[in-house]
Amino acid sequence: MMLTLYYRSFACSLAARIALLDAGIEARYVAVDLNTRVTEQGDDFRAVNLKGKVPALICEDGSVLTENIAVLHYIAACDSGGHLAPEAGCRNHFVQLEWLSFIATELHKQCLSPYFMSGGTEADRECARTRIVDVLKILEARLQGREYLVAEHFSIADAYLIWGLLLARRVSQDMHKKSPAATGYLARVSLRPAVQKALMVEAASMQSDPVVPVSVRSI
Ligand SMILES: N[C@@H](CCC(=O)N[C@@H](CS)C(=O)NCC(=O)O)C(=O)O
Repeated sequence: MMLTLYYRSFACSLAARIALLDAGIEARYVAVDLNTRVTEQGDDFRAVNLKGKVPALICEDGSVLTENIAVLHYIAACDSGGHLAPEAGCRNHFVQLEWLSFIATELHKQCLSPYFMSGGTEADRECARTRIVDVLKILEARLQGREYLVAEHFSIADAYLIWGLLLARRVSQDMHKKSPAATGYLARVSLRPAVQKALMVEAASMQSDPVVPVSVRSI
């Protein structure tokens, strides 16, 4: 059965799209309006994912998988080339989990979610601006002298971080000055064909969306 990714343009589901494209895995993509939780097909998204959040992935056996870290690992496991994640059990496997957890819990949920959430206040955004300073310092230290976040090649951790840094630029206006290694990394990995394609497709999908204006409504 072909994989199906439920996504919202430029939401964190972008990481899964990048990973799918990078691995050359064919998939169906279904847009979700995160305000109404209705899919582009007019279905109730909560019937697919009770949490009402993207990403949600329909797997090869028809079951549903949610949560970025799990979805990204599943995609890596489907990748016949096997380049998207280090082998389970080796040192870099744990390092990858370490960074995926950091992106999910510190960058995504502590900084990006409060900054972009619909109905968020200026105080929420200010708090996110303060918190992101330390998060970016840690990423900056890691990325100095490194081509990729975990191993010597592109991985699912990079797919998630690309999305995180794209949005972080909007939270931290001076990221390019204070985080040159992270900024250089983002510019470099964004040139990857899978990333270019993912960005192009999601930008097009956003423009054709009658409901959501060109901004990220709910991250
Ligand atoms: N814990 C989830 C969080 C996913 C998440 O927050 N997704 C956002 C988009 S970036 C979302 O669907 N937000 C809608 C909402 O919170 O109502 C994961 O790691 O996958």
